[in-house]
Amino acid sequence: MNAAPKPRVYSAVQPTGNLHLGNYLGAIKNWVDLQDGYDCLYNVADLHAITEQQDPAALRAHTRSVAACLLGAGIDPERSILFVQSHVSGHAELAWIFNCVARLGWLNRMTQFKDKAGKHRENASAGLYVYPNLMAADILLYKASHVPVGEDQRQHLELCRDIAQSFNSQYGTQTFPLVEPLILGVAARVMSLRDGSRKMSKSEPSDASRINLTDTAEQIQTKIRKARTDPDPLPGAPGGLDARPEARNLVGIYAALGNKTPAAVCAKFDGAQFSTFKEALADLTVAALAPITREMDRLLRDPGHIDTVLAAGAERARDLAAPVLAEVKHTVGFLPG
Ligand code: AQP
Repeated sequence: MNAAPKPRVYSAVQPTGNLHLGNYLGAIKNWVDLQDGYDCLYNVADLHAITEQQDPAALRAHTRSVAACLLGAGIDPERSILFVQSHVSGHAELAWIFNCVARLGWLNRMTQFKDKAGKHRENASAGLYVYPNLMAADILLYKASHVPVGEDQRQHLELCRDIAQSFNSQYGTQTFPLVEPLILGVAARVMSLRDGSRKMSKSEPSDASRINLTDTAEQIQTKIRKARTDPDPLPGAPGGLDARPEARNLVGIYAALGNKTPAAVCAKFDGAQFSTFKEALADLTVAALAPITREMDRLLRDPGHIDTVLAAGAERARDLAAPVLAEVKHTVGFLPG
């Protein structure tokens, strides 16, 4: 008897810089675990990256290094499909169709566009504005049923559901599933080491604000030692972290890396000074990231191998995408090519 097909997961990371601890704890660590129960597609989202200007040489280098990082963290290219977004033209084709389904009013509500475009809205690329339509196309091109997203991507996933529903009802079909979010892990959102109200981010100018997965043990120790905190000792329970965003962030990182709850971390360090806690946190971080960094360095010494893995992943992705794209094109009334 054939086993039931596993639910399909899709997720992506942009090659806009070096991956950091937020990407790891908020996304990649979970992606590795999901490989056991799901049929997974993971993508280096270079089409998304160019919604903001990228240096071409840096984009190429980051695309390979993000792929190496995913492999180093434990994405298994045999079990999962790992590929580069621009290698599968169906993403851009379906995104165009969705540009014609999504309503301006829906896009106008997207807070990430407002955050990223800031005061220079008139100068933002049209690509940045329709970014959520491309994200919907990424997911629905494979009829994925689940998307592991950080809290910050929840609104885009809602839009994906709106697009799927609108397409289905406009054409009277059941072409697309309604995608469910998978929000996993205790540190769903890792904040900047310099400002507990901002998320840790690749594009934040201060390198001290984040721990890159390429950082050495010494760099990690220095960044954690210098991380902003407050003068009070650690509380015995997470309630004592209220209104202490930087302290809460560090406890959350320790909890996520150590597979503990914040309550267990507070109980362990009850009354400790931050100097003691930061030392323990730095040791834990170095121990967790060193194997990934080592493997990533090894892989990057052979870029040809990375390219071969990505080419094989793209071929498998194209095979899955082709019938969905053909079905969509037929549904909207395009002649077969
Ligand atoms: N600080 C974070 N905490 C938890 N999860 C995070 N993610 C990103 N930052 C954090 C999650 O990582 C996945 C891939 O993110 P992305 O690279 O596609 O885009 P992003 O969210 O825009 O990440 P950055 O680092 O902030 O990049 P830039 O600076 O280029 O915008 C996503 O699942 C995301 O939620």
